[in-house]
Amino acid sequence: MQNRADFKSVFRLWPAIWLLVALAILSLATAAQNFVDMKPSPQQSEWQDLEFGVIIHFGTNTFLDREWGDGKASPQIFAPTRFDPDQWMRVIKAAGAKYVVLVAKHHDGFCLWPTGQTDYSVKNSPWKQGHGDVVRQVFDAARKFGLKFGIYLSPWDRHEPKYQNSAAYDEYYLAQLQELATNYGNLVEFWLDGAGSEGHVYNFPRYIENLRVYQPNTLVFADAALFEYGDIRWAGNENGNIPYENWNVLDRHGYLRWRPVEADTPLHKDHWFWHPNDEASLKSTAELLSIYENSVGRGGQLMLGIAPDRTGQLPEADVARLKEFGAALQKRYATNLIAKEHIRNAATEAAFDDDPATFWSAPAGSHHAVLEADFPKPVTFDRSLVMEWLNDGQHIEHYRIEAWDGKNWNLLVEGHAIGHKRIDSFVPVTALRVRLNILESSAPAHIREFQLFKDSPQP
Ligand code: FUL
Repeated sequence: MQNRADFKSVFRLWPAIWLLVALAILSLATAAQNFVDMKPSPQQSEWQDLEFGVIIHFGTNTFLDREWGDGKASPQIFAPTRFDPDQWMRVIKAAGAKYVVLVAKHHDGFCLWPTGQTDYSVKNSPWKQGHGDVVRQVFDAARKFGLKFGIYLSPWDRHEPKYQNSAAYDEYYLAQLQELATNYGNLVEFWLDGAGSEGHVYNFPRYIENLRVYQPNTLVFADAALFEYGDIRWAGNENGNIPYENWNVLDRHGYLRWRPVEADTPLHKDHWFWHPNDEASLKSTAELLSIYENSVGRGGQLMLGIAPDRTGQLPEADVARLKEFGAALQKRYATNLIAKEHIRNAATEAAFDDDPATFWSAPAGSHHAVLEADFPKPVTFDRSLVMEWLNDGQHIEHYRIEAWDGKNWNLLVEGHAIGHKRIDSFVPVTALRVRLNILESSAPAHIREFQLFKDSPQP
């Protein structure tokens, strides 16, 4: 009898059980990720504000006129005579970069710090009688000059015999990573390079889990194809051009994630390491400016490769070019004509104040909005710069920049993604009114800055 009563009460519960099942299905459906809901982590936002970094290649290749060492070079050849990372940092700052990534170990396996895992390192070089530590000195110099510091540790290793055995090599790599993550200081970025590794199986999840134990704020750079959960993605080429449109959220096998892009490109065409008599490959200032506009100006990050020579300093020609590039950048973006000339209007001031820390917001619930700047006298300009405030996600999907000619709004620029920063250039226009016409945004637009520039001085 008892059993029968239990059965009845279960029977009476069926509607409730069905309701619970339906709710569970519904909540699964609503939990599906959506591009609009994806936001950057605070570390990613901070990193995106850095905009421009450098990656430094220096090692046995520098002394052998090589790009990819075979791992057989003697550590004895690593003998810089006037090693001076302060000189690097001075130039890096003059160029306008905000962070430095050091290649601590390239594909040849030679380690620039006195690792306990192999003898193939600075320990066995004549430099400082084997008592030097390039990573330490570069870390200290970066800190001294107020630059953030990161590490590149090549997974592909052409020297280490354990590389032939995936599991043994994982232990080796993990131990080296732990040394780098614990012996220096905060790492802003960790570069995972997939080059040369085709066919090798790495335990990337373990690498990253371990790294995050010691460096929870480090952002991991990797080709999005390597694994799903990188924090920064590769642009897919090494020419410094980020394909437009550039969206920060990327879907990998149904796994949506905020994944800003970094475009790495060397200062010398195709050369990451220093080579003798290589002045011809030095990129011109005009090329560097266009690289900047095709990377930072497309909402991504620029990672410029620089290479000290055999003395351990950046060569004179590179120093001059980097300084020239920094000066040209400063000059081009020195005079924001909106900030300088516009008629003040409290409602829109936050977008026109030359201060990216403040932002204007489109009305709550809007998917279309207009942000207009008016001038008391005509202003001539040929370049616009717009920054979206991304902490709440990347919202703008279609925009136009238009100038008023007294009768009509004329189209200067039409685009889709804006993101962290969008730079557009056009033939010079003279106008009393200009507007950013946001035609579609998935949620209310937030604009940190709307700026205008003119390449040559105002008439
Ligand atoms: C590539 C490497 O193969 C190059 O040598 C260089 O280090 C560059 C930054 O990444 O994948």
